Amino acid sequence: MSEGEGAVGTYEECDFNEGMELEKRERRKAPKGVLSLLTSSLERAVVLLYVLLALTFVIFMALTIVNLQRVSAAWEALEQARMRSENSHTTAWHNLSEVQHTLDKQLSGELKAIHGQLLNVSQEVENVRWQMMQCKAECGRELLDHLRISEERDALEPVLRQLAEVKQEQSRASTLLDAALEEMRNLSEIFCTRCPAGWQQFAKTCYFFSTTTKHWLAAKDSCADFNAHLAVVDTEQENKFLANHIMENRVFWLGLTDTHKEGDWQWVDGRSLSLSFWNKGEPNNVGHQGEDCATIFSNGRWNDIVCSDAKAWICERSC
Ligand code: MFB
Ligand code: CA
Repeated sequence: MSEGEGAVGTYEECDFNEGMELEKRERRKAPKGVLSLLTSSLERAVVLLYVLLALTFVIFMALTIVNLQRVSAAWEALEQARMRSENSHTTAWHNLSEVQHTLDKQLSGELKAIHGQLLNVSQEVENVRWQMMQCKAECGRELLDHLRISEERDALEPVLRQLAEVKQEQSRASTLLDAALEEMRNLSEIFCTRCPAGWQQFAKTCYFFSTTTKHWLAAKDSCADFNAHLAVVDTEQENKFLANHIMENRVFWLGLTDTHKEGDWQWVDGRSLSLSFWNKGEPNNVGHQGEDCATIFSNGRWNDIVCSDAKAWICERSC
């Protein structure tokens, strides 16, 4: 229908309706191919939709299972953690109760000890109080004694002072006496007038040359009778002095022996032999008895001989 003047609206509506009708008629007249195309794409779309839905459902189920597993694992872990915490609480509670029990025991022990100490202290306080009571009587007496002593001390003061002066004098006198004794000793050593008659002096020592003979031990004892001992040679000069007082072909005992141990020569004053004047080849300890006592010749040389031989001897004592 074409558009006319006048009822424009009416004509237009008619046209539209006629268009639609025309399209419908056209469609109904459309070839079969297009329609089936539309149908199949719709079906494909529906199938796709169903497939997607199924896939979604499967994925959802898988996710749900995984989550359920995780939730159950988490639940199990939570349960274990709860068990552990319960156990630890139980253990901690047990330990706490033990600690409390121990502390109770210790505190009760300490309380008993403190109680005992308090008892001792109160006992001591009682004793001190009693002693204080006692002291009242005695202290009075002691005070009186002290008073009397101090009075006596005042009286003794001058006497004590004099005593101190006497002590000082005494110490000065003993110092002077020591010095005088030392001087006298020096002088007597120089003049040595104290050697007995028949004794020879050399330096600070007196010597006795016997005219008779004895075996070594008897000679040793004879010297002891004179508060002396068999001669001990300390220096070459002393040895020469002895030799000079020995007549030719005479032999004298010295205070030297190795009786206690062969070869270990000792002087009679206990010192070991250091300076010696043995004759050539001596000491040789010959003979079945051995030779354990020393003699000196006129030439100052020494020889070891049998101690039981009878020989002259030399005694020595300080001046
Ligand atoms: C020895 C001497 C020994 C005796 C002997 C007669 O010397 O060692 O003690 O005196 O002579 C050779
Ligand atoms: Ca000999």
